[in-house]
Amino acid sequence: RTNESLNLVEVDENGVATDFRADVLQGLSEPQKAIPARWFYDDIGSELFEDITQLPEYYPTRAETEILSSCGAEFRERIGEGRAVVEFGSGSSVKAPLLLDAIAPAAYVPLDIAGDFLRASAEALAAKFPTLPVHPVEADFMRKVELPEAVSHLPKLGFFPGSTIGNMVARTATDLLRTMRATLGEGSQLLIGMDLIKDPAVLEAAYDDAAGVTARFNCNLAARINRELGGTIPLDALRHVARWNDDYARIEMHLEATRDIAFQVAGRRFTMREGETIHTENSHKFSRRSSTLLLLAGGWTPARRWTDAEDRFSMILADA
Ligand code: AVI
Repeated sequence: RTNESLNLVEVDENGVATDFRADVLQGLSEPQKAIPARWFYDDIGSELFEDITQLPEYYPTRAETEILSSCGAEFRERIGEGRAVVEFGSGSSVKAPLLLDAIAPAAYVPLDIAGDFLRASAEALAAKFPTLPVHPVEADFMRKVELPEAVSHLPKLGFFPGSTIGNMVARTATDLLRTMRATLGEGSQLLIGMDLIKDPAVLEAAYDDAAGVTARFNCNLAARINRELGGTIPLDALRHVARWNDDYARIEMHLEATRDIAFQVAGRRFTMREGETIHTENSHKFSRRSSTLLLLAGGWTPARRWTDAEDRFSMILADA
């Protein structure tokens, strides 16, 4: 899946996303070089991410699926009847069927920025649930979204699985939670996946797997810069680093220069000293308290939480 649809992202005369160029040029000019993680997801990056979710070390997808498959009866009990489920960043809607099976909602509204992909997966889902009204909406969920008229009278359940919230710094995460509340309205509920703090060795392995898939995912960002922005980054001089930052309770991914290098991107020259890094991703992990605090700051009151049998991952139900 692509997280950035060229339908919504501004492109220049060469079809290059101008946001991508601006983010890369600015990010490479900072003292700590950094590029927003959303640029990982071109076609190659999206496929590599799918591969990551299957890795033995990458537990979040399996742990969350376990919760969704085993807690259906409790979801039904806790989630008000007759709601419209609004999924933020639905992608291929792989987890939604588990929730839809459990709570039999009145409608399903998948929101995603990648329009073609969204419509294809909405069709597949409608075929699987023939009596469920499905109303796909092509939109950037970081902004308030006008939901279809057909669901305006229904109470809403926001669904935001995957711990994607963990890829945002606190300020962005809080803004998003508030925006979701504005999109969903009074009386809504939110079911959100949040990954838990655990042994740093387990976390670092999940983001630096033995087969090197996450390394390829990270390095693809530099390759993408070379492909799309006329970059000359020597890819053999960058190595994947995933490290636990205990102060911020997050896994950070970086691309580290293994020697002094100089390169060009979009006609501008950059240098990196040996050991210098480009910070490419944060993946925040939560405790019970920190997840509560973040949700409260975002305007949501946690009502119930579920974890997998090994306490690796949580799903939290919160009230607006
Ligand atoms: C999409 N997101 C929740 C993933 C994560 O775990 O932070 C992205 C990822 N990066 C490396 N592996 C997976």
